[in-house]
Amino acid sequence: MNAPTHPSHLASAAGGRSPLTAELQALDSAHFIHPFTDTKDLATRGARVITHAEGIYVWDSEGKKILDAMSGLWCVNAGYGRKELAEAAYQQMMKLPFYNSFFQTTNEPAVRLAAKLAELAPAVGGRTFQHVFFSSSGSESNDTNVRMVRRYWDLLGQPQRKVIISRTNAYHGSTMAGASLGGMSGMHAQGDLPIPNITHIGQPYFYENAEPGETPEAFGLRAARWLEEKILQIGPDKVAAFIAEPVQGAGGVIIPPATYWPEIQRIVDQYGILLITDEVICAFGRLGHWFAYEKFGIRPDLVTFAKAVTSGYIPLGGVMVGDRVAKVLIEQGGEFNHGYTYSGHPVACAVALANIEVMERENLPGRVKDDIGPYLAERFAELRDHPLVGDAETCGFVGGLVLVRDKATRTHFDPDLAVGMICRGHCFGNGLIMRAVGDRMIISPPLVMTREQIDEMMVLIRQALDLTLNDLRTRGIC
Ligand code: PXG
Repeated sequence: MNAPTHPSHLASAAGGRSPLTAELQALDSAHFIHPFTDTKDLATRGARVITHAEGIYVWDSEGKKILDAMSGLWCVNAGYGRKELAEAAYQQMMKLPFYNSFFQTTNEPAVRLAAKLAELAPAVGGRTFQHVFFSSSGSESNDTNVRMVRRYWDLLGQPQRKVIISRTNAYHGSTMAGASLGGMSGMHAQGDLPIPNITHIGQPYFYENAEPGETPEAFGLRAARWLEEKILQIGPDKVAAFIAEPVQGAGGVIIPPATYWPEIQRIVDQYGILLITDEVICAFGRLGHWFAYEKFGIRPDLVTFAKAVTSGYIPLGGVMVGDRVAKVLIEQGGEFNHGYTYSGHPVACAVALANIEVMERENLPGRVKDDIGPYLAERFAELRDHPLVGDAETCGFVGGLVLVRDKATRTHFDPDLAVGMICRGHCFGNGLIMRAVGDRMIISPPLVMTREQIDEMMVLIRQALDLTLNDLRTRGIC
């Protein structure tokens, strides 16, 4: 590694930034390739350095306080600054910082967490989740799903069932399998993806994809039936599973119409294929339940989780393995040749247990369901009166709004104008972190937010929208 450039030298070239900011930005651009980032472009502007956080706020190295309406990256559900989680990590590191769970060994936090998750995952239609496979991320967990699903069908003597159906604009991670399951065309374009035997159907995005005059209910059924059409096209005996996020997150908070999930359940049942709900974002209170499948009344066979299982304090992910798969895998399976060094990591599992304890004590899923979730829905819907907002809706504690040129005709802006990025810039400038996905602006705030803090966030969102409108008018765009 090169020696750090002298801070005082950087301060002179830093354009008013503090010496610490300038030093870190210079080292950052010299050595750190960021995920999903144009590294050359970032070097010209310098990364924002986040230094500390408390509750729902983060601070940058210039001392700016920012309301984090994205919970880090959809994960800090219990909020920042939780001493119990730090304490759990410290105690576990002193006792047993690491041991693997290969070679017929186990450790107490992993065992207790697996049991706790089995207790939290509700039975639907008589099916329960008694087993957990641990990983360290959502991407790894979805790789596990691909391996497990194929193993399941092999064990049942149907090795030809290989195809996993997913959806366009889905996000399932960034490993080879995760990115293949995901439906992001930009990701597929790099690295010869998807890998074989993964295919996609359309997403249930009513605002964008409904026919003129079509009701949400009719659209929900039509979008679900794209799955049936795909199964019939491939041949039902070749289809292994369908994977989907209950509410699409990184795709822009796409909330399906109420008719969508029940129809999907009918279809997977009819053709006997496995259902995987990827709840990396939607679980752990985000939609008002420990697991989102409960909200939609569906019966997945496998459930992917990560992120908020530890509120993002330490990496941990996994797959909840339902009875149908567990029975075959365990009773008929012998050795499953799959696992990670950090499967069941004792420190990560201890932090998860402490996090779940906080969430239970403060009833965070219940707060979302009965208190702050409905309040956010009410306040967020008010944004529909803004001239730029085509639609605005929430589900639990995620929300999305779409910026449009003409509300009446649902006309979008030219994507080259990057209107979402303009709005995101105004959010940052104003002390608010909100994500832009194309021209959809999305939020996923910590579940500890108070009603007053929701009001504070709504003022910041409206200001950012006004500033964006002002910019567009000044440039003669609308
Ligand atoms: N599934 C879902 C539904 C996710 O949202 C993953 C899998 C992958 O998890 P890991 O832990 O491997 O990152 C995710 C992750 C964004 C964004 O821009 C969203 C995610 C990751 C990075 C960026 O909104 N979600």
